[in-house]
Amino acid sequence: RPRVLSGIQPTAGSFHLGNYLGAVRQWVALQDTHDAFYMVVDLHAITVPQDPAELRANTRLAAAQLLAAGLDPDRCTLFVQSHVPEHAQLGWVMNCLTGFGEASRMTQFKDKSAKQGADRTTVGLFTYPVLQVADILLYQANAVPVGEDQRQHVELTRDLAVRFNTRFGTADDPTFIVPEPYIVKETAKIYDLQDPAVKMSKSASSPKGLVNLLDEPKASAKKFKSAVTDTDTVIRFDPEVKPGVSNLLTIYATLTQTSVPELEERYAGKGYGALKTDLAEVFVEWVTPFRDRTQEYLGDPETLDSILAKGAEKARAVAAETLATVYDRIGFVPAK
Ligand code: AQP
Repeated sequence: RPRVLSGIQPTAGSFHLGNYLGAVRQWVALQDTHDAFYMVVDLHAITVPQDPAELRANTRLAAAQLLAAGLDPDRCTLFVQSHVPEHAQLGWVMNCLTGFGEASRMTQFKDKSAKQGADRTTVGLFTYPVLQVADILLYQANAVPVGEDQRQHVELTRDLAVRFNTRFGTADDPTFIVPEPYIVKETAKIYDLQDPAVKMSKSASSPKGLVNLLDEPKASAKKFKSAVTDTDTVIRFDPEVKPGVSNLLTIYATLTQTSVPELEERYAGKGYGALKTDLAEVFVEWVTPFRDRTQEYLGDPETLDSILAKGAEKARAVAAETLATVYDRIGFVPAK
């Protein structure tokens, strides 16, 4: 079976709807067709300051949400990044293969560091995409299910895989598989409900534009009802002209597994109010059991930790093998 690898940050506590529709939903589906590795990326989280107690709690909370969303530890490998030391180890090797200019071109770094200011930006944030390269290559992943915002990092991964293969291997025995991004077009970018020109984001969205899955469902319902649309009244999917309505249609269609044209037909002649009220209801119905399941997993930390420990063991077996090959090929003396 082809292999997939992806990760999610444990930074904000709750996942938001963009994380779920853009990434986690695909992770769940890919368990049936792929050898799937998924992780909570705590090493990435510390590229910005974290309170230790909150980081620990949020890491377990992220794992609980992934299980609640439908990841099944019998059908995928779910683990915490820091439990597998090979990530940091291969990350260093990859840092030494990455050009400074190349890393400087990463748009996510440019955006985030501009917001934080140079004094508060860490070197870790700068090399974050390179650690992500190591995350992916360690598992010899064929595909990386992510949202559109991560495409550039997967491109960097491809470049570095090819660079390492060329420099240190032979053409018929490459060290790394060169991975493809796996981006589902329809949900690749879920937009802020108040500003449909920008992606929904935990750090950049206003509270009213961001739908957190663990928030009180009634509060989220209100956000759908007051979503920004346009001055027209026709419900039509047209991201250029009607970004707000199109975003709502995408969310609605995905959560109910309906097609957008079907929704357009259903809402022909009806106003935006009807669409927003119904979507609010659809969301509440979907999110309520998700929240309950998350609480159940959190209520049994022993089981949760043992799922993560088993996942780390499976992940390490693969990661250690890749790292050993890498160390050998770059000329490190084997440890006796
Ligand atoms: N708005 C979005 N639409 C579609 N996919 C999205 N993702 C994030 N936002 C959207 C995808 O979610 C996965 C996990 O994200 P993450 O938490 O690891 O990374 P992130 O990009 O830091 O999340 P945010 O909310 O975008 O945080 P900020 O704005 O603080 O950087 C990834 O696959 C991502 O593509």
